[in-house]
Amino acid sequence: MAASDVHSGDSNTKNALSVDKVGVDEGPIHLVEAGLIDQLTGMDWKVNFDGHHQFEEITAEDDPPIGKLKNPRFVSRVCESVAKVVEGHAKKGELPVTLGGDHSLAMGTISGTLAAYPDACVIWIDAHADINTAETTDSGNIHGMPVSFLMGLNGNNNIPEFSWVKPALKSNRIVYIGLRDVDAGEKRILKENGIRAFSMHEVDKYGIGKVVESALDHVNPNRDRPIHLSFDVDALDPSVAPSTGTPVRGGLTFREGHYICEAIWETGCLVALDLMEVNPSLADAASVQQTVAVGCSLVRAALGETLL
Ligand code: 4U7
Ligand code: MN
Ligand code: MN
Ligand code: MN
Repeated sequence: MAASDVHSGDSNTKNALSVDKVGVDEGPIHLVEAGLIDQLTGMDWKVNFDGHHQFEEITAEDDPPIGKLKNPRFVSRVCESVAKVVEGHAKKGELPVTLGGDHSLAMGTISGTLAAYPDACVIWIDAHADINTAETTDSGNIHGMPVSFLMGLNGNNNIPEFSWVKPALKSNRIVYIGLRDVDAGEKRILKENGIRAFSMHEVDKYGIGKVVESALDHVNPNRDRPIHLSFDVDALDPSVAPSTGTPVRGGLTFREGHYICEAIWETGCLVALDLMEVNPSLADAASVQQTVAVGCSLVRAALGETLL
């Protein structure tokens, strides 16, 4: 396990979520305060915590929507800087762990991973597909769009603010698990691009063991490609992880979520991890504590914690 160091950073995209749901930027602080770093150190990781990234605030007046996109300049700049940090750590052989914050950050983390490992694949665990385009989004919330930017589905140069995002993610290098709230436009995009997704229906039908195996067979048939795991806590059932911005009932159990992390660790291919969408402002203290504890334990499972 000591072969590579873990680099852990947390990032805050304060304005990235819709204004009625601020607070997702507090999630990372809670995970760290709950002792995540000591827990990883206790598992023999050498943790290089480079702190809570603070970004210059761009006020709403200075960041009017571009088309439907909310807070586009702020989100873009945060993601661009996160991309550079992740790339730098990955190129040193460290394993970047990014705690969010909202899931728009994955535009940054995955850009960073693909810059360091061009043949990497992405396993995206979520209730949502996060693949709306600037055209299809209803909410204008960029956390519902990172995959479309990574795949170049917006003709990213058409939105100059996002032209730094390279369309480096191929449709056969991403796979989803846990989906159950996919917008009509997103369903069309998934079909048109032949993107493989295992919804909760497949989890119920085949069981999580088979689903993870099939997902890996699709993006990583020889188990030789680097894996970026992007885990949105809302993939879990709200009874397991209640403090999140867009909870959807009918989600993964505690064990199913952990099994995914354990199985990906077992491949030996994990090179980067995101744990996103813990939002302590959206629930009572007990729910926050529960969600934060689950978040920490998912990270430990993905980094090699075993049950025996
Ligand atoms: B998350 C949504 F409309 N699809 O685009 C949208 F349902 O990172 C939700 O997965 C996006 O939490 C959820 O706003 C983004 C909505
Ligand atoms: Mn998400
Ligand atoms: Mn989600
Ligand atoms: Mn969200």
